[in-house]
Amino acid sequence: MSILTTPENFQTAARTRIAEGVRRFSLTAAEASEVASLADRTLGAMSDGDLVDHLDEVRVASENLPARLRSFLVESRVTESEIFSVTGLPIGSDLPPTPAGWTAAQLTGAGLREQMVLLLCGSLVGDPFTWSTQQNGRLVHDVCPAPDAERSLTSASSLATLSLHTEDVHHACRGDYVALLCLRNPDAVATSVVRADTVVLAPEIRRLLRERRFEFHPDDSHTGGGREAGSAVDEGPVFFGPEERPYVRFDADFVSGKDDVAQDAVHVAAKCFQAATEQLVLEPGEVVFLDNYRVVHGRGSFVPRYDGTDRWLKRVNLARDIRRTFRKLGTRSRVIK
Ligand SMILES: O=C(O)CCC(=O)C(=O)O
Ligand SMILES: [Fe+2]
Repeated sequence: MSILTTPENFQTAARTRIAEGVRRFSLTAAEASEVASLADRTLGAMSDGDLVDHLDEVRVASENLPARLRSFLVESRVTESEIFSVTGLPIGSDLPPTPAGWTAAQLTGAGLREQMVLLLCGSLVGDPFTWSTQQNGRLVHDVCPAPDAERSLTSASSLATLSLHTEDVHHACRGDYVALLCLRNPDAVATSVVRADTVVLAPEIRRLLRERRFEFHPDDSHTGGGREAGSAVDEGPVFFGPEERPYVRFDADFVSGKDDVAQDAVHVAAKCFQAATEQLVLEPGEVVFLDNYRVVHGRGSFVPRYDGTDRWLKRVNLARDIRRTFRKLGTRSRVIK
């Protein structure tokens, strides 16, 4: 992964940011083939049915990942590392062409082994879960450009920028992490990231953003873009928790202030988040974990190819403790309705 600063911040040596903000781990070739055969064994041992019904088996199997990798992931989790990445994960040489959007991916079931690699690694960081309203309730999402969504406010976009956001900002049970495994990225399209600690805000704006004066709306990946359905489902502060290393909940498109002053603060915050943007270029075989309470993310625009070689990521949401979700929603389901 390379991390570059935005042009206006270019002077602030990217190197120090890498050292502070991103924990990185590279697998050896021998470890990568151990991961590949564990993924194949785990898939082979699964009876038919939905992946979401086999997550306990996947978690148990993840104990057989290479020891160095397990230590890295567990340590990243316990230290609340904001961004951490593993490179050198196995991507099959027989990987099919990039589907033209997630609906096509769902039809072909493309990238099953890679999906299992993501779940095995992810299970050591959190409990995988999904949403009935997103990508047909599938556990692992495909992030690839779709012809009908080029300018949408969803991860299937390409020609339009995907603005900075907390994943699933509207919901109290949103993930603690979003994990993205890169299968292809031929044009080195970057994922944008902003670490909460690096956002520079005037003290009065920061104080305001800590008040419960904000509404959080479901984004278009949940509603299909229906504005009616996009009414606020939750309210609260943008910054919360410890003063040092605070938690954050923001989305430039789907957070609004409950009054004019709060709305102005949203606009100011959007600019300040933008100014603190760093770029992460994922490479094939790399998984990045973004702490969804400590980092907001997005993506710049790019020209889609639609020739089977497009950028393609697999994505999963992870909760640090899925039982909190079960308790809150009153049902023991990994598919949130
Ligand atoms: O494509 C990317 O790099 C990130 C897209 C995104 O926001 C996501 O998949 O959650
Ligand atoms: Fe996202």
